[in-house]
Amino acid sequence: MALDIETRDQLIATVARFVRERLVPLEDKVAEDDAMPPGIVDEMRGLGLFGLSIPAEYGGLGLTTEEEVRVVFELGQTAPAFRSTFGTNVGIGSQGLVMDGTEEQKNRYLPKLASGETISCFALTEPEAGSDAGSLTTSARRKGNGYVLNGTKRYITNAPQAGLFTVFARTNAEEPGARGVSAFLVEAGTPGLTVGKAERKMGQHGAHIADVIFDDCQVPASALLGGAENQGFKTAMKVLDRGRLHISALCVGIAERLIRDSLAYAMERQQFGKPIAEFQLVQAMLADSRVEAYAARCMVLDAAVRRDAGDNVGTEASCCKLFTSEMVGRVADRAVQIHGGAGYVADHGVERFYRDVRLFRLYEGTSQIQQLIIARDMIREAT
Ligand code: COS
Repeated sequence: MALDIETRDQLIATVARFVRERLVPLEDKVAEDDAMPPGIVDEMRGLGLFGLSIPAEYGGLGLTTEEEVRVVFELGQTAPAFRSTFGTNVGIGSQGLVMDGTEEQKNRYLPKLASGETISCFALTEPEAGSDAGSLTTSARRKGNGYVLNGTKRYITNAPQAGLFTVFARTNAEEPGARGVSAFLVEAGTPGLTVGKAERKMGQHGAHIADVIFDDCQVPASALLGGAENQGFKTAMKVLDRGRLHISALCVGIAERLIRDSLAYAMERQQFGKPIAEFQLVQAMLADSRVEAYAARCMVLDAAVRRDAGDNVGTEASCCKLFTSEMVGRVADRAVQIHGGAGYVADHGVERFYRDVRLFRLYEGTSQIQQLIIARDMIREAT
C-alpha cells in the first residue's frame, strides 16, 4: 500500500539528508579504499535502505515502484557504489523471492534481506552467457531429494559479501534455451560454492563483483525458487524489468547531481573576464543536460506509476533503461567538458562519475539488448 504523501516526503527528505551529510563527504575515501566503511553500512541498515522494496510483512518498507524511484532519485545524488551496497537487496537479489518465492522461502530469507543482515545477489551471467542469458550452461542435476549445481557465474555484484545467491541453472538438459532454466536460493557456506577474487573495475570502486563457482554444490529441493522447475528464466526477466526502472532512476539522480556541480563550477570559474556560465557554448551544454535529465525523470515516473497501476511495463522499463543510461553518459561527458582540465583531474570527482556511469549502459541488459526488447515488443504488439 502506498504511503501517505507526508510520510513519503519525510522519507525522501531523510534519505536526501543522509546522502548529503553522510555519503557525499565519503565519496573520495570509498573510491580510494575500494571499501565501504562498516559504520556507514550500519547507518544504511538503520534507515531501512536494504528493505525499501521488500513487503512490510517481511520487515521491509514495502514501497510502491513510484515511491522507490523517488527515493532512488535522491540516492543518485552521490557515488553509485553506495547504492550498490544495498541495491541487490532492494532489486535483483530479493525480487525473485518476492515475486515467485514460496511462503516458506519468503519467511526464511526476506526479513534478513530487509534488515540488511544478509546481502543477496543475482547469479545469472556466465562466462559464455551474458546478453544471451537463456543459453546459460550451469547445470542443476536432480540427486536424491535435491539438486547438484555445477558451473561458473561471472561479474556477480556483491558476491564477495553475499549470504544468499539467487542462482539460475539448467534443470532440463534436453532444452537448450530459456525454457530449461530454474532458479535456486543458495546460501553462502554451502559446500561446493566458492566466490572468486573481486575484479578490478573501471569505476564504482567500493562496490564489488566476482565469479561464483559451483562445484558439485548440493542443495535441498526446498532451494528451488517457487518449488517449480523451468520457471527461472521468466523470473529473471520479471526481476530485470523491475530492476531496470530502479537503475533508470539512479541514472536520473546522478545526472541531476552532475548538472548541479557543473552549473556551480560554471558560475564560479572565470575566463575572458567573466564566469564561463555566461558563454553561450557552455550554456548550450548546461541546457542540453537539463532537458535530457528532465525528460528522463518524467519517463521513469510515468513507467513507475503505470507499473503500480498493474500495467505490464516491460517495454517501458527497457525504454527508460536505454534512454537514462545513455543520457547520464552524455551528461557526464558534458560535465567533464564544462570543468575543462579540472574535469579530467581526480580531485574534483567529475572524472570518477564519468567512469562510474559507464556501467549503466552495460549491466541489467546492454543498450543494444534494450533496443532489441523494445523493437521485439513493438513487432509483437503489431502482429
Ligand atoms: N517477463 C516475463 N516473461 C518474459 C519476459 C518478461 N519481461 N521476457 C521474456 N519472457 C518469457 C517469454 O515469454 C518466453 O516464455 P515462453 O517460453 O513461455 O514463450 C521466455 O521468457 C523466453 O523469452 P525469449 O524467447 O524472449 O528469450 P530469449 O532467449 O530470446 O531472450 C532477451 C531474450 C535478450 C530479452 C534476454 O536474454 C535478456 O534480457 N538478455 C539480457 C540479460 C541481462 O539483462 N543480463 C544482465 C544480467 S543481470 S546484471
